[in-house]
Amino acid sequence: MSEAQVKHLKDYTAPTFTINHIDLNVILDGENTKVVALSKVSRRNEHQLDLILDGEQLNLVSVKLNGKGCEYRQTDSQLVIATSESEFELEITTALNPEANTSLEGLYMSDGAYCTQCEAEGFRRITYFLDRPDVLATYTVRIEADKAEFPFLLSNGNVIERGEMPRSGRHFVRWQDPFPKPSYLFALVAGDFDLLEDHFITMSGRNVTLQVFVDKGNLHKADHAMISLKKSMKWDEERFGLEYDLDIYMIVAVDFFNMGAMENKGLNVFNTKYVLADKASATDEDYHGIESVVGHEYFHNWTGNRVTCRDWFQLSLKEGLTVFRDQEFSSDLGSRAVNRIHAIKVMKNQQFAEDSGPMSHPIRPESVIEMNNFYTVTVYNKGAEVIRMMHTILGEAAFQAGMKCYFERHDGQAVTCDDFVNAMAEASGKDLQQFRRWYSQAGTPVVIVEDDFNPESGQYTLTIKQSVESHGVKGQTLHIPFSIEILNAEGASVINKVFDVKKATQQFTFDGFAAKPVASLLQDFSAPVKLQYEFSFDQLVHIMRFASSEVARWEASVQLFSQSVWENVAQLSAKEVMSVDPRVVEAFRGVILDAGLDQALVSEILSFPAASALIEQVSSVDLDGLQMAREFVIEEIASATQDELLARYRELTVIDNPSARAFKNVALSLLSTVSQEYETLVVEQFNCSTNMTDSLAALKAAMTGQFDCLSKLLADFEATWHTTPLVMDKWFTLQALSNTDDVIDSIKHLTHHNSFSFSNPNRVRSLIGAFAAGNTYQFHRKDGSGYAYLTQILIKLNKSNPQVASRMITPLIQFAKFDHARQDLMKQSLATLQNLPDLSKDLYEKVNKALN
Ligand code: B3K
Ligand code: ZN
Repeated sequence: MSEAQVKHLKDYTAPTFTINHIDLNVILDGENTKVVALSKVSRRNEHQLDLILDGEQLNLVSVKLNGKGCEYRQTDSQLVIATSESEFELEITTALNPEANTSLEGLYMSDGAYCTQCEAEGFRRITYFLDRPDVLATYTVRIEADKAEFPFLLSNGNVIERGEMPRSGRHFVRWQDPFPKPSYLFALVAGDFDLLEDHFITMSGRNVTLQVFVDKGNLHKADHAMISLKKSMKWDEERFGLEYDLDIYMIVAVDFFNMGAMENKGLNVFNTKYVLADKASATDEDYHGIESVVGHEYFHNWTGNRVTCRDWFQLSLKEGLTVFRDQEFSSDLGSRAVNRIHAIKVMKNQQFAEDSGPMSHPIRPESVIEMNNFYTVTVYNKGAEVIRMMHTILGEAAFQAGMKCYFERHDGQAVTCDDFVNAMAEASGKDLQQFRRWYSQAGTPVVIVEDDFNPESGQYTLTIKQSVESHGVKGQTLHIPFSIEILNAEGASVINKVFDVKKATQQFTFDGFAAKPVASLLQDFSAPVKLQYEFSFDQLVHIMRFASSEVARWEASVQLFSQSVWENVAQLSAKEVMSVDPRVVEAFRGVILDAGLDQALVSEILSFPAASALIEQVSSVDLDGLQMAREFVIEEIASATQDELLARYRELTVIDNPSARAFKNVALSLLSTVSQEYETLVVEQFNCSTNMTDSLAALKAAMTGQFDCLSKLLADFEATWHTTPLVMDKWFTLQALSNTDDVIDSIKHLTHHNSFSFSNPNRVRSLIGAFAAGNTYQFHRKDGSGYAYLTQILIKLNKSNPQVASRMITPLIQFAKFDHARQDLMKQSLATLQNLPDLSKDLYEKVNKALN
């Protein structure tokens, strides 16, 4: 492995050959699987250059050019064909063993079904090809397999032929996808499933067949995915004017999957986690996740599939835009404020951490070793924030005009982020020159605000300063849409507007105040920046009571809580007693009692920031102090408001809706921190629960309160659910998050549980991923045992599934805020990985960035 493997955006060149059509014949036969690929190749560059095809881990059987043998050579990752022809047919036969493919990239097996994952560069594990997104081909695919074992043979597009080979017990299906597509959107599935079928009439009156394939016995868990799909189709027509384009749309749920889902044209492959749901086994959060991921993959049909990326550096072109679209979908269908809060949390808790760590990169990265490492919160979520800022600057009407222009210009093409911004700028007439810097600059901009009130003139002035830096390099001044609401002393909203901040320092002056007003700044997180302004308690309480934006009220509550925690951390280090300002308690009591507030919003306000979120607010952290102070502040608030919490709990417990459940369960969780006397409430909820949200909340509360009932409840839960993998994942996660000194031993023990398997990413993530990313105190144990355990697991996964390993290493490379002793231990673990003889590209890239 060496730096020679780095690919740079600046080195992009158009392909010298292209493939307009490919005909695949896939003969599925276990370890003797064969793929015959017949491609129509044309030269695009007159110079005599060899045709270089990508291919990895393939067994080449034969190559024919226009039906005859030809001259070729093979390397680890390429097949080079010497030819002077301009137009020719290439027939390549490869042999594969999907049963041995544990990386879950290319063609592999999930619970006895064949399936594929080609994005980003998995197609090259199926056949030699120009495996890059700017080569668009039409596909015909013949799939052949044993009929009894694999009754369903699926690929992209429409079925054009079916046939049987009665003597061998095999059958075949031939598919045709009329839309030219890059190879990363190819998909194939073969297996035996339960099928839920429905249809959707599009806005132009076409009848589209909708199919959801699930493992046998799970048909009753497919309805929510189907409903979500129909809602997505309708919403995209209504909000974006976009209609579906094939006669069939298929979703297949598989349990072995490296990520959430994949938008293959007409044939989405989904992680079971984002399809299967019923009240008994899925939480309200799961239901929401399914709706949002089904929407996301569906929306890709236009933003990603019809218009795709020129090269992988442009990934945010489709991902940032599609996340923005799925966020809008969820917000139009549900609570806009709560959805916005969730998006802000991802940014502040995860993206800010990535952007200040060794993997910091612009939403359009400039250099990459392993593309799969760049499906990040930066490309996706910061990418969506960049689209959202354009939406804020342009407004809905001009933004939609920009989208229309984008599709008119680029339908059927592979394009760049610049092409997208050009369409937005031209359709709206807005100058987005400076705005484009958001695509090329990494790092979270810091915005420092100072204010001044002149009682004589009644003038209130805000001074806004911005700066940005990444990997020690200062960036250029950005165009920041900065939303401000000014509340007067009585709480009335005087100004509520988005201001364009374009200079390093900018001042805004407002007239006519009798007393100093309160400014609610960066409302709704109008730009992905870190805001620095010294809010007083009174100002925060004022915003919590009077801001028009519910998101701003939530933000103020987070700030109020955080300030209280940091003050206590300081108290501890000064060896003074901890205390919570009564105004803080009263502010939260006010929230609990405010019947006018949306219950889902209240539950967000009372779900105080996790330790990992608090760490993001400071440049270095005393973890032990943080743990004590955070627990202290929560217990103080909970104990002072326990009567109100209990009253609301009782009142809400009879209401059957997600918002009421969320409020009720956060109340239960807070009560469990107060005293042992709430154990009966927890047990009662667990025993009477009719849904997974309440059962799981009771279990969590039992764990938070360290109640004696915990082991019995865990055992009861296991007895009920041991044959349902997705529910067992919740059981694993819960135990992985236990803040007890023996948690690592208990995790080790759980890896031998019948329901656990190292080859299934859902299981690994639910236990070990959850521990590393979510159990902040135990993962960062002073003795280094958390780091050592993760490292041991990563060494194992480095071989079997490098993509999953590379995702899970994140908390180990984000070490900068921790004390020297912890940093040293983390670096030692990374050095162990660095020295592995067979380190995958995936881990190599991250480990090296972290250590250099
Ligand atoms: N496009 C896929 C992600 C592919 C990840 C490849 N490692 C899912 C999505 O964003 O919709
Ligand atoms: Zn996506």
